[in-house]
Amino acid sequence: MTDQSYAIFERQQRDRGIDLETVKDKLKTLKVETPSWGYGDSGTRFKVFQQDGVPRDPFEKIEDAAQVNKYTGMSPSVAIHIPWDKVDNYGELKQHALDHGVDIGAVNPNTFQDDDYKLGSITNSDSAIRRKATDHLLECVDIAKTVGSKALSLWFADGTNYPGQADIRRRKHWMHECLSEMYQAMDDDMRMLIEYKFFEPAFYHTDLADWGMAYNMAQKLGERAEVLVDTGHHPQATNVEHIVAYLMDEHRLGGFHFNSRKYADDDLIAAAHHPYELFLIFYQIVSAQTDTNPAVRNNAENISYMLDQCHNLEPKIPAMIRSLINVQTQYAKALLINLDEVSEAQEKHDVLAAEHAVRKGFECDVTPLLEVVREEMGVPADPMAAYLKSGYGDKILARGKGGASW
Ligand code: AFD
Ligand code: MN
Ligand code: MN
Repeated sequence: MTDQSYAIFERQQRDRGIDLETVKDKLKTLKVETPSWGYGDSGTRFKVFQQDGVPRDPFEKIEDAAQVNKYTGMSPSVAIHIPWDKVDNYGELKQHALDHGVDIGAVNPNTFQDDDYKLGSITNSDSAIRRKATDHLLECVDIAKTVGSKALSLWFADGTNYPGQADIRRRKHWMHECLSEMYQAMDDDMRMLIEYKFFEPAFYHTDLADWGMAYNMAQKLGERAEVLVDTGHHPQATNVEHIVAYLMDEHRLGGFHFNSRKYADDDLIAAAHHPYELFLIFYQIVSAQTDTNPAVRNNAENISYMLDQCHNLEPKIPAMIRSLINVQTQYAKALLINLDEVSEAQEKHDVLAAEHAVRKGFECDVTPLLEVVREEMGVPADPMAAYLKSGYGDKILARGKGGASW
């Protein structure tokens, strides 16, 4: 980057009425958590291809996640998944994270891989199985307390494959019962992020299939329960940004799992397939940050951003770096929308001008801006190149194959 290209960019944005200092400040505060499981081996139901150098335990996953933060300055926390990241001493895991410049983020329970959960976990008609699943949720609350995490992130595979297989209404009540118990166990400053997904592994009905069901559950539980939007968990053609706007207006948007999907829950690199969708999600967030209602503004400022990705073919650390750069890029573009221009066009009912005012942000080349922001943050202007040059990727090859997998 030359000083000249930033100078040109700055002039262009000033002419468009954009306050670049505010844009830069906002970009510097964008933090996106990475998932521990995204560093382990993963695959499809057909095959998991093992990669050389994959972390062998939760400590190594944190070391790899720390590399991503080191080069981007954007991912200072790592989500953990229990029991995948089960360790004897969580205090030690926390200290290990801090020693590497990161912290432990959301704690994710796992109620989908035990044989007992074949027909459901917290919605199973067998009360002993519901008890077991609830105890696991409570264990995760305890782990969160031990590591100082403020977020419990919940996703349930619970559902059925055939009509009549189970009583959908009773399952709804059981879920509420179990989650209430968990909610009561949480500290006052903890949030419960409730994730929904329309299908898979259940193919007929899923107990929390969409944002409306997750929202209703959150409403019933209390204000520290919020909805988590995983961008890959909707039927084709769903308007995800509409869901985002709606939830912020209800002050219930807890967080995101960013990833890309083309067909189902593909968990690919964020914004690799639909960058414009991610841009429009950020447009809604940036717009809600200026809402006249302080509660809406507060929600828009306190969203927990996370990646939920599995890198089956590509090397994992650079894939995370790429994802974060993509997220940062779309946020930057959304910050370059002149919201006054959009409002004026809306007032005049000028459909074309309104759409154009939004799209103009997307069409800006934000490369000079991001390079300056990174320099000011004290990270490399080109995080990917710097990581690839660092030799870390070669160094970890000594771990060999057969590392942790989900
Ligand atoms: C599964 C789900 C969901 C969840 C993740 C971690 O599809 O995205 O966030 O597991 O529990 O991939
Ligand atoms: Mn997810
Ligand atoms: Mn998913």
